[in-house]
Amino acid sequence: MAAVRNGSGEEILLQGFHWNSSRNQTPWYSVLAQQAKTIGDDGFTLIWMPPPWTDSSQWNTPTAAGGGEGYFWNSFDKNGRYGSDQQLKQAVLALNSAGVKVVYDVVPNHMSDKAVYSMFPRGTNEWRQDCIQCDEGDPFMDGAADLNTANPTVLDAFQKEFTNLRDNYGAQGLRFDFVRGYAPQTVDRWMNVFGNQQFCVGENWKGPNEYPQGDWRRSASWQDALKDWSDRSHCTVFDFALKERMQNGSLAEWRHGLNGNPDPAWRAIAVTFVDNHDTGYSPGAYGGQHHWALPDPLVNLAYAYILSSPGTPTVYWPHMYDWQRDQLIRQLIKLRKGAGIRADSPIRFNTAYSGLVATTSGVSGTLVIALKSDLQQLPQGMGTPTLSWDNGDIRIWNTSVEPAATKVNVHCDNANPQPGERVYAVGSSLEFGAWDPQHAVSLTLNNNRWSTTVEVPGQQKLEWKCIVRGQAPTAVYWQAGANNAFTSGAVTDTVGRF
Ligand code: 7SA
Ligand code: CA
Repeated sequence: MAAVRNGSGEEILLQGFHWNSSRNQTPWYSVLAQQAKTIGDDGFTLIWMPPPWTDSSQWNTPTAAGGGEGYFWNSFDKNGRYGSDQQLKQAVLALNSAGVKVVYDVVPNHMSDKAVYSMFPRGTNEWRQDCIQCDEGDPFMDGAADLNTANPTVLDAFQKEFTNLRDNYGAQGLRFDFVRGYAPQTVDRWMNVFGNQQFCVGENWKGPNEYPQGDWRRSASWQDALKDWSDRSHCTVFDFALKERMQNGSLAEWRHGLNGNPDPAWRAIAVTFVDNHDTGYSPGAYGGQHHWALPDPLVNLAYAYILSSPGTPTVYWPHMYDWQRDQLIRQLIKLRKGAGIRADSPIRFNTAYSGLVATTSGVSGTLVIALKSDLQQLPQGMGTPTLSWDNGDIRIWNTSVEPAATKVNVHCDNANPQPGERVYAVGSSLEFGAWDPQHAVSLTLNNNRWSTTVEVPGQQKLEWKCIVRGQAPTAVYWQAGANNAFTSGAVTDTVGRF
């Protein structure tokens, strides 16, 4: 088995429902069957289906109401609010023949405790409240509906149902709901039987401040907690680290998502998303749940980023098929596939520019992304963007495949910057600011030498110069004489001298 169960590593996921899909006029499974060919043509390889188990729950608060969405299910019966068992099978057939694999949302943490003649009798250690340690994780709400997934009867009941979903309902992956509620090792056990070539993703939506005192994750990053869960389950995780940066950080800070981690083993486990049925809006009653919705002006930028960067990207149904972002998203998917971007593809960020500027290296091409950036002066040969959207707020260049990136140490000797001035390197490639002094790479003084390290594609003939400049755009003092030149990958250091 690969380190993580991320399918082919080049999957593109569609969330195949929203919060009000179970209340849709036409049964949702028929909508999916009718839409299947479009979904395949649009380039999706996986569709995340809603929980397939019947749910007759009903709840309301002063501002919202719901129930029946599958997250408070009665039994494994497939005749629910999304349509009948038969309609589900027809939808799966249509999706598979359109080249789209099916991933089911499954909810082993809890089930309706109101279900008459429930599958699990009370008082037999099959429910959380049957005993003190009868749960491997957090409770959902007050825990009255939590199951004890460590109990062999419960463990086996889910194992059989997952096998049933694989053998009779076309499941080629599972989305594990509320994984904070049970052990990651249990997920790994279920997946070992379900199939190690299958896709699995865990919804581990739990911020550092939700861990108890003394738990290391309380003072760790969202990324660390997500990676820890993935290491124990060998499943991918929704990239809530990126979601948190998109919600609370600047564009430049989107590089701190799990999918932008310098380690490919961390990028490979990320399932990126912009919004889902909990966080985002949904067509219909109350506008859905919108617990943590991305502000509208950022949505196109977010899709441009996740579809041209590492991780496994997820598109939220309404964005594609209700709210007309499909034109942009379709083009982004085409660019991603054309460049052969994989979940673990390398990405390098250029923080000398405003907004977000990044280069993602695919197996058959390279995507350069500029989001709300002041990148104007381009390197030689990097012409007009392949895709430009929202008046240039989104620009993507599609260039040829690159040799693996290497690092080079850059030094500028005999520099004596005046107070308020700093030393930079400016040169021919994007990483060196494309000869634009205002976007040169800045050096730092350590043990009496001005240096920095730059990541550049290998086997490139690069030219550059040392400059000293202050904040004012004009005051630039250039190193005299010929350009410094080196072939990347052939040397570890390159030195310029004033
Ligand atoms: O606030 C948003 C964020 O703001 C940011 O600024 C914060 C973030 O940390 C912060 O930085 O995120 C916080 O809030 C999230 C949303 O609540 C939390 C997150 O951990 C927290 O950090 O996310 C949690 O809640 C999500 C809905 C879960 C996450 O896994 C979980 O971590 N999502 C999944 C889980 C479920 C449940 O299966 C689904 O919930 C989601 O769709 C799925 O994606 O008789 C039993 C019983 C009693 O136990 C109850 O006391 C009683 O009230 C029954 C009754 N329960 C009902 C619920 O009250 C009612 O709300 C239940 C039967 O029905 C409803 O529950 C719905 C739930 O509302 C809905 O979201 C549930 C079952 O139908 O289905 C959905
Ligand atoms: Ca639990």
